Amino acid sequence: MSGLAIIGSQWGDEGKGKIIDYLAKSADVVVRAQGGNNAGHTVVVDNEKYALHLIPSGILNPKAINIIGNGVVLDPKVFLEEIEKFEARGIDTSSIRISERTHIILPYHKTMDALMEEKRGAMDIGTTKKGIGPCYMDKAERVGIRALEFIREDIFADRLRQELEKKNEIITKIYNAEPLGYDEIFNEYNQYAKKLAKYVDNTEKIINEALKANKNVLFEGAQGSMLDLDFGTYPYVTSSHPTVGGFVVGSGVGFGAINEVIGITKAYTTRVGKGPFVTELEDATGDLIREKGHEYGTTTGRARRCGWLDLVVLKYSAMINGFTAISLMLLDVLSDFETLKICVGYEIDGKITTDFPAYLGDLEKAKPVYKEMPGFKGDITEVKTYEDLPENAKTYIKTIEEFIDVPVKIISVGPRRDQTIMRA
Ligand code: 2SA
Ligand code: MG
Repeated sequence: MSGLAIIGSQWGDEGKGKIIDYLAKSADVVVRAQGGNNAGHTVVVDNEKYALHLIPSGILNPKAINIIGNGVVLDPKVFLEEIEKFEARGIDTSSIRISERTHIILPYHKTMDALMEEKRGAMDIGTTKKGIGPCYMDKAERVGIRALEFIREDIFADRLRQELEKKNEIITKIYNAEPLGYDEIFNEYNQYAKKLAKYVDNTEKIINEALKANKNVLFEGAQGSMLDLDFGTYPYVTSSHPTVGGFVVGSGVGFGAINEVIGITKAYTTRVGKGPFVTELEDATGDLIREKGHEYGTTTGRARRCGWLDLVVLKYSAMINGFTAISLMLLDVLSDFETLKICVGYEIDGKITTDFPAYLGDLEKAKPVYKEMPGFKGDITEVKTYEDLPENAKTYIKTIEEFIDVPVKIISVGPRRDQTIMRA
């Protein structure tokens, strides 16, 4: 068995895309197992940019099978648009398989996402409004429409009618909004269903056969561990499991299928959307990190909240995921700071802890305890080995490793593939 998982250790946008693209080139199977089109990264190949939201990163590797697992929620419209873009550029998409059990995002999920956010008022979560949460709600309520039902016209027609009736009652009575029309949705989405059918398959079987044949299986994480429904900063989280367990339940493999778990970690911290963020910097230093790191969302352009690296978060993330290695991203962004701060504890009500609290109220009160260290000077973007990094950068890396007890095996010093330091 040879399974490798790539997991965001913070709040997403850690730079997973760079490592995933690199590994996808040699993978036999690439698996997405959670989230939906709330994920997104851009791949550049031969100066051509490709935006990926739902399609696994192995799509540009002609030898890879690309799995959208049962744990994903799939918007068929977005999926087919993505397919069309690839096909238009001559890229074969026949390697994609969607689990029969994957839940389908329908227009009422998107409507509900927007209405629920509006109703939350000041307590809004800052969702991506892609219908992710409401689709997972239906899954947990056991009223979702899965790929296998979606592609059977008569079943879809019935199930849509039942669900839409209930949803319209909520939309009109609770939210005082306009009901959605059955015919419009059915006619549009049934067309999508016909196009989707050829991709739908028994994906757990495909993955497990590949594992049995000792193929390389890459489990591609989206978002980050702190957005996990159970372990993240609840309720400011997404509705899926971006942690390692998400792959097991979200694709149908045993725990032994994953023998390496790489935590992708930004050398500092960012967050989009609302929720507690202990090391956030709402000052010139935060602005400088944002500018140097180009910390603006790729799809919406929203400015990301920025702050120092939080080792309380990282230690927790390493524990719940069983990270076997860390890939430290965007280290170059931290060059030329006079002083670097790294959070090594939280002070809550006068007490210092290194444990990540479960209670939001504690997190909101927590003051970061910083270890300060002198910064490293100069451009490190062309450094090729760990040994050649400035001493202060090495001290920064060692501080991380000692605190979380996981080796930093990959260090990224720029966006290009050759700007990656691999340690033995
Ligand atoms: P939702 O729409 O219900 O999932 O929103 C709930 C919260 O989750 C946050 N969220 C994200 N935060 C950062 N990055 C996200 N996606 C990355 C991207 C993908 C990645 O670059 O788009 O790094 O893999 C993402 N998706 C959801 C959202 O802001 C809400 O706070
Ligand atoms: Mg991103």
